[in-house]
Amino acid sequence: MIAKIDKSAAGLCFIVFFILLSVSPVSAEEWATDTLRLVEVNAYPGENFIIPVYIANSLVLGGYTIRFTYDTALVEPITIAPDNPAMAVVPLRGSFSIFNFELAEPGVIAGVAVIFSSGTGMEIGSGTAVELPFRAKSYALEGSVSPLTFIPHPDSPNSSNWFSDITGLIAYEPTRLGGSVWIGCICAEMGDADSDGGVNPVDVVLMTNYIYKGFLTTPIKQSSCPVNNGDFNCDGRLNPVDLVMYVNYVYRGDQTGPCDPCVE
Ligand SMILES: [Ca+2]
Ligand SMILES: [Ca+2]
Repeated sequence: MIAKIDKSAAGLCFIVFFILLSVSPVSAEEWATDTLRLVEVNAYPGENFIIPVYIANSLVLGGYTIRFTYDTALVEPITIAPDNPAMAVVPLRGSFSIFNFELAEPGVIAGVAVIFSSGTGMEIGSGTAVELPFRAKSYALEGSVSPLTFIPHPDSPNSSNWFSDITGLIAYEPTRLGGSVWIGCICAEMGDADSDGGVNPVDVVLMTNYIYKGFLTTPIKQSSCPVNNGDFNCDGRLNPVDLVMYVNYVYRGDQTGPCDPCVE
């Protein structure tokens, strides 16, 4: 029964929001600073993880819709209960009358946030709008990647992945950037702090500046890897210990080499 109520509510949301979005579309160029973004995340087989949805908005939003795909062979959303497809999520940004994310069909997540009589919408700004709970399938092969791709609704392309302002009269298309889920531990060569494909004096300089001056280029941290590229000993910290190991490795022929972050 609960599932039916949720489904009908979601259907109503979709219809209402479609009407709102049909009123006055604005070109994407005009609102180029507005962004809807999924990110790269890393999860081990069988692990629960979060897919954050990031929104940057230049108007106070009265609503938005989201629709994206994932690889069903690799990951799956975690539901409240087997008979309820709605996902247990709350808005991290904004206050809405209706806020619903659900498994629209296998491999497709659909979300809608709308204000009617209650809710104040989403203030101008940027940050994570919602976090979606997922699980990496236990048999997913390490090294595989599930793309996270925004897609239009098949019946109404302008009703998915759109924003509307607080009046509902202005609807516009944000810049959309997809993401991916990396299964397992996937790291570039450790010590390659600038991720250019080699460990050399440039990395030593970058690390020296970062550790002792603090405000220069930050060593690369790949989302598919549990530690920073520059964390030479994989202890989770970037500090002078790493720098000593760098110098010994690059200049003094110490063949101990960097750690393997994928070995626990
Ligand atoms: Ca390098
Ligand atoms: Ca370290």
